[in-house]
Amino acid sequence: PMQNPHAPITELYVSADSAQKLKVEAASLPSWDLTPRQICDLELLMNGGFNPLKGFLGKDDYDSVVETMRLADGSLWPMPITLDISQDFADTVEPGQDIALRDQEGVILAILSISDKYVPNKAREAEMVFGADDLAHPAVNYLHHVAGPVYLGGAITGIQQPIHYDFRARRDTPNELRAYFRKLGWRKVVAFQTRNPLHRAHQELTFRAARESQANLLIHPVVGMTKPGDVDHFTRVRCYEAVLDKYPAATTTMSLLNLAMRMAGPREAVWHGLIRKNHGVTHFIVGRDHAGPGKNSAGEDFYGPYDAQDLFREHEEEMGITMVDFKHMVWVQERAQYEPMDEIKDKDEVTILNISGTELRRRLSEGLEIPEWFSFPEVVAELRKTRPPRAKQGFTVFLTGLSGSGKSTVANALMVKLMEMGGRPVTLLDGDVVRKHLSSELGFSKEHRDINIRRIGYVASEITKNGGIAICAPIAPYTATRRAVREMIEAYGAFVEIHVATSLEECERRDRKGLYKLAREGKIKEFTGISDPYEAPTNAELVLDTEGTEVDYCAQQVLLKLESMGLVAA
Ligand code: PPS
Repeated sequence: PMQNPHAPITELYVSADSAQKLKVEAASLPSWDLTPRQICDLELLMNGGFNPLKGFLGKDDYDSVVETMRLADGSLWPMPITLDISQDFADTVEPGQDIALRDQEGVILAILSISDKYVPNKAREAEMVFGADDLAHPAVNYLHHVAGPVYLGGAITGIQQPIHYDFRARRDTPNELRAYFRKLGWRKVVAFQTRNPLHRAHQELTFRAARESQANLLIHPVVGMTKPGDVDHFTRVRCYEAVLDKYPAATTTMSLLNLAMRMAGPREAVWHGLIRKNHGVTHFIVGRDHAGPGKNSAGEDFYGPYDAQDLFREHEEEMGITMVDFKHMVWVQERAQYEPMDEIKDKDEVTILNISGTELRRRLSEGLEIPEWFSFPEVVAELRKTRPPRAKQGFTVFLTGLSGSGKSTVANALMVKLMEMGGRPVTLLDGDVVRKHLSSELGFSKEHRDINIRRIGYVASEITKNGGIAICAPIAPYTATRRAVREMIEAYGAFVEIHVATSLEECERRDRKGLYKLAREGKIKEFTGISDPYEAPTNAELVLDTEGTEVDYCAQQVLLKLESMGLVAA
């Protein structure tokens, strides 16, 4: 049934007067602090972006969506929109109750009337929705490691929109977009979904899509949550604004969508289509590997390159939005223009050029040339600002090893050498220094050591983010904790793990602080190597053997490693 794309869509908000009253009443309800992803979902539930959903899925709808891509009443809906909560909170609420849903500052956004409380079969959800119960899939990882164990379902009463302070003029609800299209007389609109900066090839394909469908063009980038590791949305929106100037203003517009993507390929494409339809759009571009999550743990693609187009096509009529399939655009050097790969008849006679996302990242991180045929100078300039070459980025050197292994000595020598070179500020987070200034209340139990290392990781990640060099030198005896720190840092820059592999015998023979003697006598408990574990790294960037090697030489080896990684200029 083709609904009128210009008529307003049902929102879940109450009137402004009632909202004020409800907010006061809701203050005394049990309340749940929404996660960033839940806030994204709630916004699209309330503003009609997820129409026909009226709230978070109850058990019947959830099972039905997981198994059949449909709500229990049969309407097409491919993505489980669920409110996952902790076991502790689950123990305090029951179906029949109302709860307040708050943002991260505590502002009440909505009331949930709980109809269902259930424990999902996450392995099944992963298998059916994402195609495999494989942690290499970001949404499966989220499902198992971030999402709570219990889901609440029920209708939402919307009190207010989540607050955004950034790019407010560029955000539109479905009804705002519908009204805009109506006002401008745009009867046909083709939407382009994206989570990446736009380059010339994208511009060309969107032009073509608009021409082919004789429609106006909506650039509709996702600014909620995208794939971990993507270019941040602040940078992207500045890039989009630069590119938008190169489109005819009379036929093209841009609006930001606060969607939390799941990278679910085919199901995600159908979901994206339904969301766009709710925004008053009539045509939707689906590309090669639409919303693809990358490789699985066996190194293969999760979905076939055209699975998303196939699934969309199957449901196109029922959805009431037309698919415009993506042309893979490539640069034909001889003709100095972009052409769809599948329409080039003389492939053997011309030079076909293309720069992949991986290649683009490599060029940015090494400060190499990015040709004009590939992107716009304004876009490249923005990207260079956020992704300066590695030799100008912050990074963390993390030395791990037994007490007395020589971590601090090497760390000090390295710090001085880096300061001699200049260019970036250097901070040394030595084990003893940290225990004095950051962790003075902590002891040496596993729990306390983990807290200590995570604090070091947090400080180092902030230093790295701000373009400095952090040198850490704790024992850090646990592999899992070191990995967690690596993840924190790698969001902002390189993490260089160095195992100072001096043997226990040698450390004990040196016994520079006299601690090993005390540990042997049982006067110090839980002493690493004697009465407490040390899990040696197996994937360190560098292993240092300090026995019979001068400190100066060890520090040199680290510098050479940094140089080979491009972190210091050769
Ligand atoms: S950890 O495990 O990473 O949190 O340890 P760290 O913060 O690096 O602290 C290690 C320094 O504390 C002294 N010390 C001990 N080390 C290990 N085990 C026990 N039980 C212990 N008690 C005190 C020791 O001097 C360590 O300093 P370094 O520089 O490593 O020799």
